[in-house]
Amino acid sequence: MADRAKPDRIPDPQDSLIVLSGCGTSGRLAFFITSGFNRELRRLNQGAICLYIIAGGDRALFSSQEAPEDDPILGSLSLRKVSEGKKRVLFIGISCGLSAPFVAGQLDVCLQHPDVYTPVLIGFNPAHQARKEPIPGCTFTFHSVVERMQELSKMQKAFLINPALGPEAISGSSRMKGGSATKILLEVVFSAAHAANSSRTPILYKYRMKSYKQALDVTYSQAEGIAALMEAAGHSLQCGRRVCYLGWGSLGLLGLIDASECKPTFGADYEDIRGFVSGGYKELGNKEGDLNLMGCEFGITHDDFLNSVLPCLTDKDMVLLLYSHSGNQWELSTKLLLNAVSTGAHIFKGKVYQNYMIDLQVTNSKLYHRATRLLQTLSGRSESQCEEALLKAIYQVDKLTEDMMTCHLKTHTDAAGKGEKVVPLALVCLLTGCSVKEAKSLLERKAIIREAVEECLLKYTSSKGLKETRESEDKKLR
Ligand code: S6P
Repeated sequence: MADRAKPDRIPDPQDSLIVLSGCGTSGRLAFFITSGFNRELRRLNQGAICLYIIAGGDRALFSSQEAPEDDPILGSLSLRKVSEGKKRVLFIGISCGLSAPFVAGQLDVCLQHPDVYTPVLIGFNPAHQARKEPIPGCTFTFHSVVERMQELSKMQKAFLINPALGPEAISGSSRMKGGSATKILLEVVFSAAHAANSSRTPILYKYRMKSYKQALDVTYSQAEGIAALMEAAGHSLQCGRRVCYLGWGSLGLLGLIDASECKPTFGADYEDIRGFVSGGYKELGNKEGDLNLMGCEFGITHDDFLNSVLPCLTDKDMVLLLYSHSGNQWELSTKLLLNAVSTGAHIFKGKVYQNYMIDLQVTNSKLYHRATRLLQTLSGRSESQCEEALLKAIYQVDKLTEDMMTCHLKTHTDAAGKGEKVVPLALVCLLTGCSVKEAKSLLERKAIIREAVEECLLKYTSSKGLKETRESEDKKLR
């Protein structure tokens, strides 16, 4: 790929800005890329021109904050705030599934002010699969924003970068393929643009892509070693112990990111897989600085590890050291390895059934609808029956009140955030017809959620089979 246009100089940070924004993992990667790029610019004595926005603010960098993803107004306000007084803003919105209302709100601002903003959208779904669900309080959907962008892209006034990657290995967990592709894509684009800017020659991407291919080959040539690590981490989690990533530099940051993804993805506790980085917040240079006062889960320095974790470690815990003597060359490899280790460990722990996350948190509208679809797939019941079961599990009741049935989806997702094992509870109720209380005690009896679900599914399918056989025999007799 080559762009034959002569590049401009990197614009003056007084007037111009590059903003990377996203929710969850996409926001964390926006931070990761921004930090790396600004570090490089500072090394070359150039002004830092890149800013990140993550839905939910800096606390979302290291903890699960899924609700702000639903808020397009929050998205647009945060973009307006950082770009105040700027004449030119290159906005790069990242939403792997082309779905986050927070990002849609920001893109809408860009489309309304084309004199200032040039919008870019990165995602990994075909444009027609962008989310069509109405966004409360808005006249646009993610899909309609994408359509407007496509129109403008014909004149190169907006850019849609959406190579299709195929489904994730664990359904819905975009941190793996989507997250890695976001990192590769942005790094290639930024470094090629930077190189072109310094040499004033056309942009060439091919060379960088080769080095990523090599990183993949080297990583997966160690499949046996990776499997051994996954198993060891799995054993730690299975016996209620923990996995810690003790890292340095950008590899340490990747450890923090990987650990923070486990809560929404697998319903994990923040203590299950936890990251620590040398130098902590000072080294990371995040916008809001030291977050330590926000609570224990924001203790991310090696000192925090020494003081609060090391004294209680046993030989059943696992501590992975993340460092490299050769700069950031090992980033992609480390990301792939950590994603594999934490995913594998949770599979061992029984948090995945087939390739579904059965204990996902239901803390935003995307996850609410995903949970309903998952219940439909596993139980074969109708959408309305599954939604009803989900609501009963969220509110821990066997009969829904009028209020519960009619209130805003946000009330449901807020309530779901306070509960535990909401989706498995709903599924057990659907499959067995038992009360929420009975489903709870059934799940408590089984330490491994997948096994509880498998047992119910087995009983359900065999009783369904028995019922169907009886019905067909009855028919024959009639
Ligand atoms: C990561 C997890 C979420 C997403 C977030 C944004 O595995 O799925 O944290 O990163 O929901 O998703 P998207 O599609 O807008 O990038």
